[in-house]
Amino acid sequence: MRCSVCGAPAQVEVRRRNQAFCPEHYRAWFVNEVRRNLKRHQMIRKGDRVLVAVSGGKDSLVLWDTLTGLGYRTTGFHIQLGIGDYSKRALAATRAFAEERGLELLVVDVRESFGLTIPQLAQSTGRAACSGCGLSKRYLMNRVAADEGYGVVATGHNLDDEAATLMGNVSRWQTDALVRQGPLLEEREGLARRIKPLYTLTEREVAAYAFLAGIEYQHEECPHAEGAKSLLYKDILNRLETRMPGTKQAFLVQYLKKVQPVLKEGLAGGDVELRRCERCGQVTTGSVCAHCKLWDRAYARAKKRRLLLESRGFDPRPKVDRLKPASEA
Ligand code: Q46
Ligand code: ZN
Ligand code: ZN
Repeated sequence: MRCSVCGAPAQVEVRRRNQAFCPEHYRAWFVNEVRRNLKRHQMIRKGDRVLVAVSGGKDSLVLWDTLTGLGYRTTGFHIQLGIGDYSKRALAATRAFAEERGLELLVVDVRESFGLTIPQLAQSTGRAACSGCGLSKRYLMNRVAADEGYGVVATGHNLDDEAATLMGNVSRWQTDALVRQGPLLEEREGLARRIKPLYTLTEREVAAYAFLAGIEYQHEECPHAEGAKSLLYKDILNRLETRMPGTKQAFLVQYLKKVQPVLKEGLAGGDVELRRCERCGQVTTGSVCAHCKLWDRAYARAKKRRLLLESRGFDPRPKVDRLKPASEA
């Protein structure tokens, strides 16, 4: 196999595009895909400061690497979930990446801020870890972006993630989620714009970039991911992809292009009114947001189990640790 650009021996094959690349041209191809996605949806606009959500895994670190490489002003944002050694290693990988490149990193530790780790939150509410975790991550991303003055939050969702989410939403016809899904969620009052610049690149392609760019990331999966439905959908999509290269991209991109606009129009008028949560001030549809409700419930149970002092009330303000690059410290 030869590189489609220079004819040198190829190291990465992109079957769905019928192309193969040498290391140098693969990286150039990858960055160009990201650049095209950013441009196509005008994801980052003049003067924007970008908060990049970084877990320490390959997707988010590759995203941070490509965005800084393209010259955007970025700050990393890492959430310590308190999931044992997995979380500690995630922070170590994230910090090492930031320090090596002299990038600013914000860290919020869920337990330091709110008193319970994500596993303790799950125990105290009786809900699966991922549901409270997802809710807390969304809350913190919005909250920290607003408090710290970032207009854009970028996440490392790749094509596999997005196609799996679409399959999950379609299998139950979750129309609310279907109209919201996409690489760009425009800012709304109090909520930063949310972007997914890697949405057309597969997990395998992201991993190949990480390897060739020498990015050291956390390889292990969160222990709670095991058995997640998204993994089943990814497996099904991978089997289709092997037989029919390009299926994943067609499934997602054609949905966004052809079906979502029709769906949005059909559901127009069904927009719910947004208001401010009485507890935390974030945008919500009810009087108290889902995040505050969840943590209030967790507090009641955690106090009974003596995980928290009786006198402690839930305070929705996160404590942000700022790790400045060495040059500015
Ligand atoms: S970190 Fe959190 Fe994921 Fe772990 S607990 Fe579930 S949602 S699986 S991306
Ligand atoms: Zn080449
Ligand atoms: Zn709230």
